Amino acid sequence: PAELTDSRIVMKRLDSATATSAEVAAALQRPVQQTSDIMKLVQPIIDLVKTKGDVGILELTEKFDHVKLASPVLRAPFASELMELTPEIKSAIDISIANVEKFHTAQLTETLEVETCPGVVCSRFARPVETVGLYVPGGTAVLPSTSLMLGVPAKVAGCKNIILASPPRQDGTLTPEVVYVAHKIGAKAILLAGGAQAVAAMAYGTESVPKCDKIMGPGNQFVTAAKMHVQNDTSALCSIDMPAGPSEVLVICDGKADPDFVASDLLSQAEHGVDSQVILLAVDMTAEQLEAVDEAVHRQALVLPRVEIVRKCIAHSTTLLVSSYEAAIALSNQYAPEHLILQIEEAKSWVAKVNNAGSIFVGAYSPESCGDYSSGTNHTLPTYGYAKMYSGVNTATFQKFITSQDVSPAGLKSIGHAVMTLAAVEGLEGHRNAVKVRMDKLGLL
Ligand code: HSO
Ligand code: ZN
Repeated sequence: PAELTDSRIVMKRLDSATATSAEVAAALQRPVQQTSDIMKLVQPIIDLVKTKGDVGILELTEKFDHVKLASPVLRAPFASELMELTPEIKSAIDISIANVEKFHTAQLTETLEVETCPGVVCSRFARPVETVGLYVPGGTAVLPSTSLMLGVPAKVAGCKNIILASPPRQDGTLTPEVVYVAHKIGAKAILLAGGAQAVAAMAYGTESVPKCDKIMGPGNQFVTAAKMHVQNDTSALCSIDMPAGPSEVLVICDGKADPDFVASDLLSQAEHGVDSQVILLAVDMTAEQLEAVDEAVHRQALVLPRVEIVRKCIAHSTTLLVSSYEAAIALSNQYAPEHLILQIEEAKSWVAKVNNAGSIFVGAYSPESCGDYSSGTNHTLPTYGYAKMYSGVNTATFQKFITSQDVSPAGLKSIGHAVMTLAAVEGLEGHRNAVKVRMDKLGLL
């Protein structure tokens, strides 16, 4: 029937064998982010928080979140009535925290010590970033899972002060799941604010918000713009995890994949937001097999509560037919997806060929949802092609590495001449002298 066809929730389809390279490129193109316009809106917000501190945050929370708070901060220990949960939800959070903790603890590294030449010992060791600000978005879906994906590695790394920020609900409270996670990770305080004002408060500090050394976490364009701003402001002396854009998935499937599984992965991404990017690379699939995926997408989408978001997202998403696994992986590496799902035969054997991706989901039984919540990997991942040069959040995100060297007289004998020669090449006589005086006294000259 016509009505059904009109309202069909279906991805665009493109055959790489017949499409022009410009058409393929357009299908893989992410929407342009208008950062300068957003920056104009964000600057006065940052300025207000800088000049008015807590009062400024409260004003902005009233304006944007429509709630009048007495204080912008909840301090630990958090009241138990703020984190009342059903046993089922509590245990789901506990399982997820345990797995994320296990995987991120395994990422802790031993001190590295290398004797580069006789008497010259170089080492490298990790130290936690002392005060970290973790942004947990509110918005169309509240994501308590983000609080644990940021909080657990911060705890594992040994950060001394963990501050969580999240916009309050209309009644001034936070979802109890976020408070429970804050409690479990040992957060010192929760900032009840969102948007650029939360980022500014953590970057510069206020009467009640400690100034943070690093701010992590996803957010909307305002949050991202504010993070970019404070990272570039030397007076803030604050770094960030990575640039953020809309969430995305690239699924590679073949004719053997279960259409229901493929569709479910596309839709779980599509429901995140209308700007989500969803791409399916179909390897050597027949028209019937492609139709089966389209049918499953439509059928499953219709029963999702967020169907209207899904509909808009799927409308700008593409299925691209490719002729080989090699071609699919090459396109995926070029796109550098935040999430890469491999629903292909011998999926595991293709992982070695993946160069650019935030996180990979291998085989039919590894939906992205597992990594979003409970498997142990982190779900804060590089989007917008930044997987080409950024890693997702991991334990090292909350650490910095210090190097050290211990040079003995024998060591000075090993490298002293080289140092003096290079110092002379650079015309830095003081540098040369720092070695010369020592070698002189050691009788090495
Ligand atoms: N897929 C999102 C994370 C998330 N999903 C949170 C559900 N809740 C970005 O990786
Ligand atoms: Zn998700």
